[in-house]
Amino acid sequence: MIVIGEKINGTIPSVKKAIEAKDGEFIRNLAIKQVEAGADYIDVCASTAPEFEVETLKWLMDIVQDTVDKPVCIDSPNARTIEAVFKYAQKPGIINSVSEEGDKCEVIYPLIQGTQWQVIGLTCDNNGIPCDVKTRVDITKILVEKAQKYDITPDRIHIDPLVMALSTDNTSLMNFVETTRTIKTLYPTIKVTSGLSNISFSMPLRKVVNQGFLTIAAFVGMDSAIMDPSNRDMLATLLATEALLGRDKYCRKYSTAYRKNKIGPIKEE
Ligand code: THG
Repeated sequence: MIVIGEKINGTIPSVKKAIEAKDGEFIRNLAIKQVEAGADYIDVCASTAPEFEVETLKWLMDIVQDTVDKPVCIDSPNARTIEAVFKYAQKPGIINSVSEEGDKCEVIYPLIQGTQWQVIGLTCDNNGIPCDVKTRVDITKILVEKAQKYDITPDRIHIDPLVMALSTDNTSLMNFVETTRTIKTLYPTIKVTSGLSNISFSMPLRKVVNQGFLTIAAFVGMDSAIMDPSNRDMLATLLATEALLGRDKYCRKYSTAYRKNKIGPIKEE
């Protein structure tokens, strides 16, 4: 599983406070903790008022890039914000995200043409998030076909089927499963991604539901997850799932994580 660490996000109250206080040390620690736990990319999302978004994202990107070696995943609902901060990235990472809303593809795709950058494509359009599999697949096809015009191949695209809350739509997970299988049949090299927490919205014991989702999503071929690898329970579920799926020879990664005190009950030094 490709792990996109989600903790540097201005929607989290402690991060919002750190952004307002310009507390670089707090952000630096989040970057280090996530990379130590196995993050492959560090998502950076400012979530400030639009007039400060570019400045804040640049600040976050600079801190992450000065602290860890992993590339950033630039997270903004505004394609023009992404366009403005793109030049501050020190190595190719992931753009989060394009969709069929407005002219997002037309702004983002030229930026990453001829580069190693990857992009997350959300399956939504000007009508919002579809409830059915077919519209999600149709939007995926448009995102892929538009990308082709800029020589962006499917292996550089992570499709995010935008899972709904299970509490309002009990077919949410099964829709995700069917969407994933269908688009992987159409485009064998495409990647599928998801945040793990939307599914459990308004349910008690959300983490239990999120962990179950991670396991099933991994089983059906999800390639990347936007998650908190420094959460011991979530990391334990991820590593146990990878071992169960035969992707961890002799369960070495799982055992090492336990031995290094990254999962399971905390062992005092
Ligand atoms: N898809 C894509 N991008 C996304 C999302 C997605 N970006 C934003 C979001 N969803 C993923 N990021 C977060 C970040 C923080 C939390 C949830 C999703 C969050 N954090 C709490 C905290 O850290 O305090 C609680 C964490 C916890 O319960 O462990 O809720 O879906 N493409």
